[in-house]
Amino acid sequence: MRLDDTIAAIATPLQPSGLGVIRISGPQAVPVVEPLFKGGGKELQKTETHKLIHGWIHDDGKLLDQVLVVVMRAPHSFTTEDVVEIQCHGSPFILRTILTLVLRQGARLAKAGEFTQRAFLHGRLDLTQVEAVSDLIHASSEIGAKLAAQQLCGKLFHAINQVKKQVVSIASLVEANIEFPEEDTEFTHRDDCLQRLNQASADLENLLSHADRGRQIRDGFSVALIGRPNVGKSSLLNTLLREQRAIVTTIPGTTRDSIEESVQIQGLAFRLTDTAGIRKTEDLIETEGIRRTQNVRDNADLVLLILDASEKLMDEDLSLISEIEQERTIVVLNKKDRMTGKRPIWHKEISGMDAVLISAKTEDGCDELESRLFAKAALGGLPQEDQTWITNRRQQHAAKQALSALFSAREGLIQSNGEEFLAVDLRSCLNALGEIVGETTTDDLLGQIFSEFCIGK
Ligand SMILES: Nc1nc2c(ncn2[C@@H]2O[C@H](COP(=O)(O)OP(=O)(O)OP(=O)(O)O)[C@@H](O)[C@H]2O)c(=O)[nH]1
Ligand SMILES: [Mg+2]
Repeated sequence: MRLDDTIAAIATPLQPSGLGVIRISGPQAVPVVEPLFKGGGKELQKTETHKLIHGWIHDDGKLLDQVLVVVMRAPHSFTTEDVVEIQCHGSPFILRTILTLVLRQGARLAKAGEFTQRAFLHGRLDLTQVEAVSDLIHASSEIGAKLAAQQLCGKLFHAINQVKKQVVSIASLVEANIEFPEEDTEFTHRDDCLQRLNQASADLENLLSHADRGRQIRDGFSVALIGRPNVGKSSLLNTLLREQRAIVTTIPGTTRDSIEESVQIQGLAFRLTDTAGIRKTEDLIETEGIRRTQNVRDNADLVLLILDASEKLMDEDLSLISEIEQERTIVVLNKKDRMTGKRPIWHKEISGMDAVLISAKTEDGCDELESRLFAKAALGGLPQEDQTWITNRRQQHAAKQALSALFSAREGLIQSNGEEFLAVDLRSCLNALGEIVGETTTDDLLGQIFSEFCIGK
């Protein structure tokens, strides 16, 4: 990985838009842009850092676009290198042309995530912050974005460092005892070490305790909309999305394949999946659709079981009701607008269950359904200001390894195994902790993390 050349990329989407940004980073960032830019009354080299300068980009004397340019001199930039950003009009043609001119001046096209990779390699960000940048770019809800922003501030990095300090302090006591064994054979710091080991394990367990929830909040809670044909699953999907996404007809069996769409409800992201209605059928395509429905239902965080409140229950409904897992299911009684009484006559069949009466057609009761969905998702707790959560699988895996090394060290200490064994466990714990923040992460893994970034970030 070279760090001494100058990289450039378009940092905004290639779609006609108000503004577009081209980003250049490296020792030649300013000289590369200098010949292309006229404005500000003086050379770019001589302009102040972090100040927007108005001017024009020109190509061989021909004016191309009116722009704002900012120079951010090292080390006070995202990459800690000299950075120039050109804000032009967001036309894909203009963006590509300016990038071509910049590359012609000697910059190299940046790879995916290369700006962030430079920030990491120059020590500006640790790996948890790198991953937070990616989470923020992909954040689809207020609470998910908040979790990512906390991580970008370095909260997780700080928490891991605290555990590391604790482990280092134990390791130094142990290593000292190996180098300068005490007269009597007993390891005098045993109780002290045990106490510190317990503290470090408790801190790590605390960080890990919300990992699954953190992931749900980041990626969105998966919600399966299931029911027999024609009860209004697709209509409900459209109502919750506030767009006509799925085909709705009076013909039972309209939806053949699952459709997933995301929606934000009260600050949380939900991934709603409309499914093929469950019934007995000889139709090959529908049978496959129903198999997929069952799969979606079994793997979902939450299930909306939809029943038609204006009709009698059918065998398919009863069979779905009998399979309900109450803690993750909300029963939705749809078509309230077509009902005659206050409740469906069969209401007792679902008594004691979390149920809500709605009309996907008139939207009556849909606010209440959204509140119930939010409440069910929030049941396991939401991130609080003073909490730090591990949110991704890579961090979770490494933290579990660190924890198991701590358990092994503790066991060894209790069994009075030799200090050498203890030292090995502590080193492997430190190695796993280092992996979380990117100190001991392999190049392959780093390459993989950065390759998942977008170009220009
Ligand atoms: N009156 C009334 N009709 C509704 C309501 N919700 C859905 N419908 C109607 O019920 C019919 C079936 O709706 P869909 O949303 O296609 O039902 P589905 O459960 O997706 O059906 P499949 O895809 O066949 O499994 C359509 O004619 C809808 O207009 C409602 O709240 N009130
Ligand atoms: Mg449907």
